[in-house]
Amino acid sequence: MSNSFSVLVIDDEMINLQIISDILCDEVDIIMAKSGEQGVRKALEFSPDLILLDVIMPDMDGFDTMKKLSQDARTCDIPVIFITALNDIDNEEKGLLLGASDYIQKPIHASIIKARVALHLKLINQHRILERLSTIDPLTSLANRRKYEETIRSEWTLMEELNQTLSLAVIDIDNFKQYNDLYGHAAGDIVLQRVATVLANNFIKNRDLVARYGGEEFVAIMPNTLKEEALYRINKCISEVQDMAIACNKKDKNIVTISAGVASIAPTRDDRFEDLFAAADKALYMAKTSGKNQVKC
Ligand code: GH3
Ligand code: MG
Ligand code: MG
Ligand code: MG
Repeated sequence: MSNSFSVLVIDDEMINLQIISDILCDEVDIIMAKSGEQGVRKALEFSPDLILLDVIMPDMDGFDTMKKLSQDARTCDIPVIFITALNDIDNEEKGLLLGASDYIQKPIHASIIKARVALHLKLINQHRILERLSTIDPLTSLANRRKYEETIRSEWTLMEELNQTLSLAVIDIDNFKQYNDLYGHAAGDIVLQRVATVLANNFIKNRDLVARYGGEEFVAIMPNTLKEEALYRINKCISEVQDMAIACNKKDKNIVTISAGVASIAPTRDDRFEDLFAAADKALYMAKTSGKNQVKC
């Protein structure tokens, strides 16, 4: 596979699959499925960017396939275009009301398929750019606070369902005002980027999320992680930042360090995720008042 977009084509007739594939294969990677059931399976397996869906098929028709795709969180956001021989208004309306992005009538015209698919891929691309802009911190390339808020909510719900422990760390650069005052804001920005890299490299386990919460403060969400493991990982970050030995004060030979607070919980219906953050923040305060360059829980 080599193109930047993949399109899943679902049609019970091999000839249609072949024609559509021939039309689009220069622009996108094609995945083919010859029934609704197979289409749903391949949508889950390959997470295509777009689905072209026939309506008239034996067993599960295109409308039922669309319903199946909409019901699964893993496939519900994939745009679907119907390509069908059903050319009456009622069915077109039905398809669009089911959430399809477009409805193209057969017989297949290569130029129309090409143009419509190109339009939808352009929209998908724009959507992704907006998504990135709204969730990524431009200085550090970490997730931003908005993404953190979104993720803590979804992980909280999931951890409650799975009865697993969620650990949260709040991390803050020590004496950073002093660093900025001494070396300037631009140099401070580079320190923020270097600390962010250390954090990004240490929170890569399955659904971990590390975000810049604001200023020189970061948060790490660690789903399905016990407190001991969270502390181990944060201590590793603290050591790695210390090992970079970024001079912070020429006279005293001080270096840049970080402090952190960790809190963990297996959430139940009576708990609130805001309290988990408050507990981690309180632990951070303890780390600061106990001499910094350490983690408390
Ligand atoms: P503490 O050890 O208690 O955390 O002290 P501190 O000096 O790190 O904390 P304080 O809250 O007094 O100062 C935080 C500093 O972080 C002040 C601000 O100039 C700096 N800062 C916040 N955001 C940025 C940024 O985006 N770039 C740079 N260079 N500095 C920033
Ligand atoms: Mg058919
Ligand atoms: Mg600080
Ligand atoms: Mg701070």
